Amino acid sequence: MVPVSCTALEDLDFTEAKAACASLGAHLAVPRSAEENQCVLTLAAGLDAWLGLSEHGEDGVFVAEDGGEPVFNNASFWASTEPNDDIIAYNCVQMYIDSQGWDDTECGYPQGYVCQSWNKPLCG
Ligand SMILES: [Ca+2]
Ligand SMILES: [Ca+2]
Repeated sequence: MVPVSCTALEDLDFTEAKAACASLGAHLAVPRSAEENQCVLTLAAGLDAWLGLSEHGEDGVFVAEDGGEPVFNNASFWASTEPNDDIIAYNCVQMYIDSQGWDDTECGYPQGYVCQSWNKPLCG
């Protein structure tokens, strides 16, 4: 049974974190409500953590790993002044603990991540 959510303390880049969630039969977390966003903050436990959101060639359109609707740069949970890059360099989204919000950053940066079971609420 896959946990509804889990936080890994190992540092992985976005692609590695995506694969780690897949190996659990899960996907990188995509918070879609204030409750779920708070849940990610809790699970991240004071660490920066990858979310399941990344740009794929279209500026401001963040493809969601939950298979649902993409998330746009006018979504609710971005940290102040984020996202702050176009399509050039910062194309993956982390929960940035310092600002308690979403931040677009370099996909190759190794850090924590939060997984979410398919077709289940993040916290349940
Ligand atoms: Ca970008
Ligand atoms: Ca950023």
